[in-house]
Amino acid sequence: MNSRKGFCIAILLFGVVQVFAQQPLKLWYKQPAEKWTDALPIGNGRIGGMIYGGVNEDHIQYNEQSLWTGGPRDYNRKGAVKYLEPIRKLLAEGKQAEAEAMAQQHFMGMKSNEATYAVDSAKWFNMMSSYHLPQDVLFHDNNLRTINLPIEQGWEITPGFEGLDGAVWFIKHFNIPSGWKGKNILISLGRIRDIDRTWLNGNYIGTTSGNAYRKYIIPSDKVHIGENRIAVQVVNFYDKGGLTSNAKTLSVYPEGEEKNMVSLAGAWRYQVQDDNPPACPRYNADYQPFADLYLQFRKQDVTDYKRDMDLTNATAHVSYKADGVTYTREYFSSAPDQVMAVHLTADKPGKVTLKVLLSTLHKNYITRKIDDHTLALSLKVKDGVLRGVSYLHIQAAGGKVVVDSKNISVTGANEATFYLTAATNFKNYHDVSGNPEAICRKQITAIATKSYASIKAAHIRNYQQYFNTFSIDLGKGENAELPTDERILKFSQSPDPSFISLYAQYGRYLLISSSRPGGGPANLQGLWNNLLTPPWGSKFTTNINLEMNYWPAEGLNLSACSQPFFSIVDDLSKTGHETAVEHYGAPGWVLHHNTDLWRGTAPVNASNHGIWVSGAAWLCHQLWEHYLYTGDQDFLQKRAYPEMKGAAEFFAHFLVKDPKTGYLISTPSNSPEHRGLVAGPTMDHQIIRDLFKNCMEAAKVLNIDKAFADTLKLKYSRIAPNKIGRYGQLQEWLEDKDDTTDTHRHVSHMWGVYPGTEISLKTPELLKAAEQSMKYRGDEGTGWSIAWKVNIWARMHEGDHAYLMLTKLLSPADVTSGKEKGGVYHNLFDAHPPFQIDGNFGGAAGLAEMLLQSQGDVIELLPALPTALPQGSIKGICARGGFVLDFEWQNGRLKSLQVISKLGKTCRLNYAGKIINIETQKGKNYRFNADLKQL
Ligand code: FUC
Repeated sequence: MNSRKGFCIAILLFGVVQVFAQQPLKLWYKQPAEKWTDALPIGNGRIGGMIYGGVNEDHIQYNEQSLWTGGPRDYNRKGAVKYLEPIRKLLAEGKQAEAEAMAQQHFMGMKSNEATYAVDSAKWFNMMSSYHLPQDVLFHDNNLRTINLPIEQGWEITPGFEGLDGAVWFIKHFNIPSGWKGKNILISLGRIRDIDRTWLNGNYIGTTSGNAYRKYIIPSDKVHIGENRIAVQVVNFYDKGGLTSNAKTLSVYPEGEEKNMVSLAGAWRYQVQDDNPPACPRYNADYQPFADLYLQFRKQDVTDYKRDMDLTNATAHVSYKADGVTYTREYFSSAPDQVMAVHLTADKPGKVTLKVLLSTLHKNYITRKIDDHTLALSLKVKDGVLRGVSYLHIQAAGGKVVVDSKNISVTGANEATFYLTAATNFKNYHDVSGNPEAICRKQITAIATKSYASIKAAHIRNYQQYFNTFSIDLGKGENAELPTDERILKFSQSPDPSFISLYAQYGRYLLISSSRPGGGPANLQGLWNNLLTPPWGSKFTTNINLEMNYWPAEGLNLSACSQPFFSIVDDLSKTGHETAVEHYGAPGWVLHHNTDLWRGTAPVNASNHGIWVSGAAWLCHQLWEHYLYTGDQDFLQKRAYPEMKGAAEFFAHFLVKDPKTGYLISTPSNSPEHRGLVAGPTMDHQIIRDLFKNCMEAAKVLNIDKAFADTLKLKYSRIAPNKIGRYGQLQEWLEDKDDTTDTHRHVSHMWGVYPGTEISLKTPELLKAAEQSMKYRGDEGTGWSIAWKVNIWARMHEGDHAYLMLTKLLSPADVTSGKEKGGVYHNLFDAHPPFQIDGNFGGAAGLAEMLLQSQGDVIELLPALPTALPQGSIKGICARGGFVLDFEWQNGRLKSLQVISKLGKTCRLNYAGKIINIETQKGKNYRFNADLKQL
């Protein structure tokens, strides 16, 4: 979209572009990034960069949203439906283990290349096994490279081993003391991923596969007193590879005399034998890193180093002084021009000299010269059909530019600007006929005639149409001016309210940067991923995570950023129909707990948590929410309602009568990732009721489908209700079997409190039970779990408890004892750990939930204001019904309020128990004093 058009659309979307006085909204540091989670993210919804800002070498690791492994394929298991009733029956008989076993064998979706893998891998493995050399004592290993073993996180963290699967030899010489003469020796190698074949002094001593600890006993006559040589061939099929236990487990000792162990940890020699095994069958595809841009400078001693990210205009900076020259770098990722820009200046002429290279972790890549100003990188992902192309184009003022097939060198320029594009052949989940080369060429040609100033101005204009719709000021503490990493450390020691507002605005920044109209939705890491095998595939997990990513969108005035979420729902409603048919013999559509670029909707991973049926219904909750906030009737009629109806049709068919209670229940399913496959988890029933209710209301609004709505009404009243259990808790399951000491991270049965609405102050008994459950579950958790708890406590009007959770979300993730915990990394990315972006979004939404709620029939002002935030002002927060509110509070009390009515509906306001109604007119503003008296 060109910038002018974007600007006009923004005016249509938001009524008027409001520019609020901005307080400094910066993340900043006095040093370059060391780790990826220190680096600063930029993104235009499609191209994302992580900026390290090193002095001698800058590194920008970048992503393109559509680069994933895999390809279009059928994710459904034909004939799975035959097992639905037998699984249900086993569950009804209380045979959970049998039900899970049957489901695992017959009901899970299809993995990639499941049909061919057994034969291909057996062939490949035979070839590996027949290879004889490194185990031979005559093999010369002293020229081989060395690696330190073991590597608990897997060999992938070693440079050169990223994403490596296949066969690798590890060899080590070690000494056995003379005192061990005549003794059998035990060699302990710990856990090895996935198979080892081990030799000692040229003699084969054994092989083990799977998760077992490797301990081999060697008869004394096979051991040399003095030098011995161990050779281990490790075969790894997927993900983590190598010797993955801790250093203590890698040792040798006389049998029964562990205390006399000689450590084998440390340097080993290695040789990669074959890094091309057949692709391992996978349920889902992985989001991939794209490539890396390195800027290499002459070594200099520098002072006054600073690195920052300015949220007000989505530009990052590095600056420093060296030899009397001030150097600056500016970075952004532009949506209107679809390029990432890096602009280098010096305050004296001719001082910009550097060499720039492109490289990537993908093994299969080349770089080449396109023209005198452009270098290109092309890559292909290992296990999949996608190709990527990137162009790097330079424009320099003064000096000399040389482009060869690997680098761009700039010598003695006054300034230099690099523009980077990236594209793949992905068009949509069933079409990979795109031409990335042509896309890159077109984009670079388009910017080649523009000035840096105009490209930057267009970027800022485009970004601010989203960002400037909202502002928040919570006051300032004494740490406000500190670098961000220091602020994180001090946050628990003294109040730093502007850090909370920065965090909320950062959530908005991240959403704008990773989810733009026309693009794909934010995944588990938003847009940013540097690993070939990222945690959980950096995909879309739908039993909390994808939904949480979009929690702040409506309330924090970024409704347009939900468009990519709506497009994935469009896709999933189609693929999910196939799953409904193949697995359930049902109409409509269904989504289980994960999906990816190819929009698989079948159950994945293990039957104890992968068979969870409520994904589609939860997504539909957010379609309805969009309608409630925007009143967009066209969206409701053409897009949301047909999808909501499809999801409801599925459940109208799927719900069955529980033989014990007579209620309609959801079976088989699970309470996300908690205690296995069951009949009738509470969360499902809450979500299904919500779906049915919203469908009925939508049908009424649209004046259609009366008969269908009547069917839903009937079923609605028969669904198993929320129940209070023997500890006064809200039951997580149909049976009263909650464990009060269980602190599991998922708080799924709280769905009815947030994001659902059926448990509220209007249902005091259930609310009390929910509160009891929350207390049992405790205040700890992974990043997203803590963020969810912020929202839940806010909905319960427990502002101080919600605030406590927010402070946990803002606690340091990676400074204590080297072990990461839920909190924030230096770049304020949320730590699950590891990094997962949902907590950032859930946290931002949680703050909004403390200040304004509109889920009932009234807009509540400051419903859960914590004592720690006695004063503040907020502008541009949105309420259901099409209202935008600005208000201020002081000493914990409302001070003033303005409401803008976008739809002209009746506005019902509640502040501290006082309720007023106003009939509004579309486009008009209404002002109130502290007592809700209209001014
Ligand atoms: C769900 C959670 C995990 C993690 C994963 C991506 O499965 O239970 O904690 O967030 O998604």
